[in-house]
This record gives sequence, C-alpha cells and structure tokens, in this order.
Amino acid sequence: MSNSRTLFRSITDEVLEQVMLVSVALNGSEIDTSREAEMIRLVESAGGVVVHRIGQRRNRPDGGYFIGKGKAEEIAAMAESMDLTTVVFDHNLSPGQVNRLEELTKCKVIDRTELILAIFAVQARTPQAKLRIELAQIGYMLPRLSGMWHHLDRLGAGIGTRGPGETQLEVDRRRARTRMVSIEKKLAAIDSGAKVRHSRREEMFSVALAGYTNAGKSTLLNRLCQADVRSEDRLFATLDTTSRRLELPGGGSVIVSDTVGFIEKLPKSLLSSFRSTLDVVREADLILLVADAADSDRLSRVAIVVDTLGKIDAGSIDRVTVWNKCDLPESSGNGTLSVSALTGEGIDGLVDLIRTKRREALAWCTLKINICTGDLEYWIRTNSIVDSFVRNENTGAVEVVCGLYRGLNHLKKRLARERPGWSVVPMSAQGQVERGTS
Ligand SMILES: Nc1nc2c(ncn2[C@@H]2O[C@H](COP(=O)(O)OP(=O)(O)OP(=O)(O)O)[C@@H](O)[C@H]2O)c(=O)[nH]1
Ligand SMILES: [Mg+2]
Repeated sequence: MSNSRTLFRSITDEVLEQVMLVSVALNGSEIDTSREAEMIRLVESAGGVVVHRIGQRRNRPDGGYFIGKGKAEEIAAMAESMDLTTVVFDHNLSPGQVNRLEELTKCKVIDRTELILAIFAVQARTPQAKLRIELAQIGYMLPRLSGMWHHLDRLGAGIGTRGPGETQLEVDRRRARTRMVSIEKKLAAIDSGAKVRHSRREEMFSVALAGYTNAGKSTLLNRLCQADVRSEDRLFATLDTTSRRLELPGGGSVIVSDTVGFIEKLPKSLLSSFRSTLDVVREADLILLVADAADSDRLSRVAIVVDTLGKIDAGSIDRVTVWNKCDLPESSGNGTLSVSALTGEGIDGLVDLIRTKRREALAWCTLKINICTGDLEYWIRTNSIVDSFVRNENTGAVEVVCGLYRGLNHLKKRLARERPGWSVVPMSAQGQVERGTS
C-alpha cells in the first residue's frame, strides 16, 4: 500500500497524524466506551492521535455509507472546520462504502481492518514480518483496487507498464497477484528453514503463550526464561515468534514460545499470512492463555482469544488461563493462577503447573540398551524424565525407566534416524517385553 494510503506516519515521526474517530453502536446498543478506548489505542499504536470523536447508534449499517448520509455530511463539515483529513471507523466497511465516504467527506477513510494492518506495518521489524504484512495488505487491497490505482505505486505500477488491451485496473490486479506469488515463495523458503529448527526441538514438551494483545505475553516469556523479547505498552508489539528453553526445578526442560497477540476481529488476511508464525500455538502441548487481570474487559477478551484459537485449529489443545498483572490494584483474581510477570509474584506456581502438565504427558517405559555411550545417556537424560538408570558393569548394557514426551515410537524413530548403530529393547512400564529393535 502506498504512503498516500498507509494510514499513519512512522511512530518515530515527531508529528502524529490527527484523526477523527467514528464509533457506531448497532442493534440498539449504546456506544461501547471500552471498545472506543481500544480504537483510540489502536490509532496511537499506528502512530496517530484521535482529536475528535463522533458516535452514532443505529439498528443496522446503511448500505451506502455504513452510517446515515446526514451523519456523513456532519463528518465532512467537522473535518473541514477542524482541518482533519483522516477518519477512522470502528467497524469494517465495504470497498463501496469507503469510496462513497471518501468522496463525500473529502477525507481518507480507514476501517478497523486497515487500521490493524497499518499497525502491523509500523511494528514489523524482521524481513519475514514485513513480507507477511505486505501479503496481508495486498490481500486486503485486491478487491478494493478499483478507484485506488494510485495506491499501488509501491508495487511498481507506473507509466509504460500496461500491456496491450489491459486497463490500468487489470494491470494493477496482475501486478498485485504477481507480487503475492513472489512473497509467498519467499515466505515458503523462510518457513521451511523454521520447520527444520522446529523439528530439532520436537522431542521437548512445548508451551505456547497466547492471549489478547498487550496482556503481557512477552514480559512473561522474559520472566520465565530470562529472555530479552521487546515488551511494550503498545498493541501488537510482537509480530514474530520467539522460543526459549525453560529449565525446570528438579531437572528437565520445556520450550516456551511467545508470539503475535490477538484482538477482536483479527483480520482474516492477517490470520492467513501469519499462519506459520502461529504454528507454535497450533503445535503446542500446552497453551497458557495469558489474560490481563486488570483489564475491565478481561472476560470478553478471554472469550475472543478462545474463539481465535479455534479459528487457527488450536481449540482442542490443553489450555490453562494465567491471570497476569496481579500486582495492579485494579486486578481481579478470576481463577487460581494469578501471576505478575513484572514482579515475579506467582511465577513459581506457574512453573509447578508446567512441570505437572509435562509429567502428565509422559509415556513411561523401560528401555534396555545394549551399548549405551555417554552421548546417548546425555540424550536420554535431557529428552526424558529418568526414574532409574542401572548399568550392568560386565556387559555395559543399561536399563532405564523413563518417561518420554512423545512416546516410544517417536524415540525409536529418532534413534533410527540419528543413532543407527544402537539397539533398544523397550518394555512397557509394567515390565511386559515388546519385541523389536531400532
Ligand atoms: N503492572 C504490570 N504490567 C505488566 C505485567 N506484565 C506485562 N506488563 C506490561 O504490559 C505491557 C504489555 O506487555 P507485553 O509483554 O509487551 O504484552 P504482550 O502480550 O506481549 O503484547 P503484544 O506483543 O503487543 O501482543 C507492558 O507495558 C508491560 O510492562 C505485569 O505483570 N504487571
Ligand atoms: Mg509481545
């Protein structure tokens, strides 16, 4: 999306773009003040500032303008008198509604999805996050292209690039699709590298931090794993995934991952372009749903997170809600697990819970290993919970009673792949011998 449309300046610019916010309450409801407050924060996170607010209650959206035409004229007059050129709506608008509103108000009209896309664009730091957001923006823009030709200049559309018989719109659509294919290829290469790294860790119990944006996920990762992820009082501070090892008291470790936060009506195009970023959530053994206990909307936001987890196929994974920010006076204990990622309060209890969940997920068995080198012993000790490890001094064989994270078959495959010279005769925990070597 070109600078002419990309909503706001970079957040590092000194002058913030001044914005009029339009809130619309539908179905006879009142204007929701906490939703309005969230919109103001979204505008700020994109690098703008709300200088005027207008609200309207109506039963259903107007097909032409979303709001009534009279209200749209009121916005036009207000924008002119306040010298404002940007109007943000707290709902999603159809391309036709945006065009009609822009024509009538002579302002740039931004809907909720475009605003969230703008924040992601401002916040993206890594090359892959930048590519993902560009993909989502083009996906959002494609159906809106007619009448927006000049917005494609960043994609390289320009004089002399039109093929015979093509309209400018067709050229723009073609260019947009070509760019999408090229981004998808680049992302596929990046994602396959990430998959290799991920498969190296797949023996470990994995814990994903998921939650509404700004709930404190990154702060919690930093607290649990002494990581140095950027945490900020800003919506969508995190757009990439960071995974760190958490050493558990009493031995063993798990992988904890922090990733992009959720919000109400997270745009579909973002969910699809960030799909692989969210793999750590989808493939987790345990999801810690991090909730802000001091947020007056905490319960509805937890419901939104649960709904979003369903949308990314992570709804059936074992999940525990962690009520964060319990140090704040306005926090309210909604459950047994209250923590403060900031002060460390309650973190021991959380680590205990992770340890218990990990233990519950283990498959217990006895392994008989004919030749056990120090290397293999180390691998077993770091990748399982060892209950007993007995070595026969005469033969060098060992018998190990241990709990495996991914079951015996996984261990067999792993040994066959990486330690082909070794032989393992597994038995069930009850002592019944299973035949076979790997
Ligand atoms: N008082 C208090 N503040 C906290 C706590 N945990 C996080 N915060 C603050 O909440 C804000 C958001 O924290 P982050 O860790 O960036 O939140 P996040 O969930 O990672 O947010 P996104 O990456 O934007 O989705 C920061 O200002 C943190 O300092 C806590 O336990 N207590
Ligand atoms: Mg974060």
